[in-house]
Amino acid sequence: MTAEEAAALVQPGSCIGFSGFTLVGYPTQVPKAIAGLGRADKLTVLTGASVGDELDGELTRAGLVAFRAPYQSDKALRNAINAGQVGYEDFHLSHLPMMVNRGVGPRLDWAIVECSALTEDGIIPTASVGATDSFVRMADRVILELNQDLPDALYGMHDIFTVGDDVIPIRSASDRIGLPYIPCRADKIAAIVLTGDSGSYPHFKEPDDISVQISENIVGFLKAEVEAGRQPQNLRPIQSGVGNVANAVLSGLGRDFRGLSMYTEVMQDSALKLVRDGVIAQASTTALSLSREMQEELYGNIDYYRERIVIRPQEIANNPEVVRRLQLISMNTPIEVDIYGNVNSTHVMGSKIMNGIGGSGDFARNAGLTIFSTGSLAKNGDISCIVPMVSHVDHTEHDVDVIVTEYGVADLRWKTPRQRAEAIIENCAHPDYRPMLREYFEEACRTAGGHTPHVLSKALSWHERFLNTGSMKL
Ligand code: 0RQ
Repeated sequence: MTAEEAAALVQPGSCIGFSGFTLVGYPTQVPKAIAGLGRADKLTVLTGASVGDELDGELTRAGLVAFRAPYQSDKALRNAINAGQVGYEDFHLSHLPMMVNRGVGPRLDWAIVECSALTEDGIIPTASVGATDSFVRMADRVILELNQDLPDALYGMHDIFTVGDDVIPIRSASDRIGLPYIPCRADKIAAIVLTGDSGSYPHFKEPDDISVQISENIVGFLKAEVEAGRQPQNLRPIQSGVGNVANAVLSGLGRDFRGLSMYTEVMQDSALKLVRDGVIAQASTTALSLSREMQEELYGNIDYYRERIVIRPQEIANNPEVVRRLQLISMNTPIEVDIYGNVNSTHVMGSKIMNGIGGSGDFARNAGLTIFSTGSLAKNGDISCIVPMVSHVDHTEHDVDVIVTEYGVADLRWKTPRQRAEAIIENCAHPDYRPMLREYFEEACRTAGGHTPHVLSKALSWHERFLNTGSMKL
């Protein structure tokens, strides 16, 4: 069918599960046609994680989205969510497919899926799986965008396993336990639209001095963990999050380590380069989120990468059972951290959503070593990323082992809240904000006391000052 004919099948009020995870593997033509027709409003839109403007932007601007989950990074959609025009629930990424599979939540009318090929067994995904397997399993009907630009040689990279009552038998990142395709009955497929459009590509900034310093601090910390016998020479498998800081952190590991493995939800450019250079020997992910240049590298040498990379459903990639068994080193980027180690990954100044928690919670709570790293400042120094109290909590102090900024490392393990505060202020905060943090902490200890001292009337005063004056500085 044409995209317009397929789009016309979608009724107002539908719940649609779209393929796609961190800007890779999402359909582009059918969503654009749904937006163009403008008829199917009040949609519930589910994806694996973030998708591009051709999907989120187009549907949002057409005013068709009523509810969105579980993760987004599109500007138009973010603004509509923060304006209260689109409802949004920020799920842990491992929870969404679990709910869909158990039938908790709305009934799925459609799965609209980009694929690289189709056989009599089922659907061969693209460079991401995300929650597509769950959407195809649970949806009444399926619309496929068959992307003819993608190589058939993607066949064999995927490992589709359905979670049931049994254990998930993964003991190392490269274990294959399922099928190389998403099973789908032919009579469920309502339309196949042929495309050759790969959608948007992520863009990564070149690592700046701050990201390079953060990366060096993490590498130094991990080398010390190896020396102390707490990590093997080639480290436990690594999970690394999205964004520019995560991209830079990973490139730094290549200088000092060999024979690494990754068990992660997203591999960005720097991770693929480490596979190319033999630093990462085996990797498991749910998406390869690559710039145009690195996508060409992947598809040009697909046989090499197929032997070393497994693409899994996010329900497996982010599954707490496997994350704990493999004792992952989890590395994610927060928006802000407080002096006791609570982490805000999602909200700016307490109220406005940025992207979402994504998989950071799946990994942070369950990993063997949980690191959050960020530059100490944001917005040209008007914001300190280390604050007295976070304005929104995604990861509690109980889930956070180590904080890293360009100034140093705060190892929070086996420390009381007061010891944590000292380590975070002295090792991680920017020198411009250290005296203010010390003053806050000393006043809290003197006046409130207790196990985790806070001056409640001042705990969020830094955020308030930023909103009133444009700077957290006094
Ligand atoms: O804003 O875009 O207006 O310039 O946040 O900041 O420094 O470019 O950092 O690209 O690494 O993203 C937390 C957003 C960091 C990301 C976040 C502003 C800053 C800038 C981006 P501008 P940078 P990154 C796996 C795990 C949550 C999900 C997660 C994220 C913008 O890493 O979404 O971890 N993480 N998932 O100016 C106000 C502060 C700020 C701030 C930074 N304290 N206050 N604004 N910014 N700190 C992946 C998945 O789950 C899919």
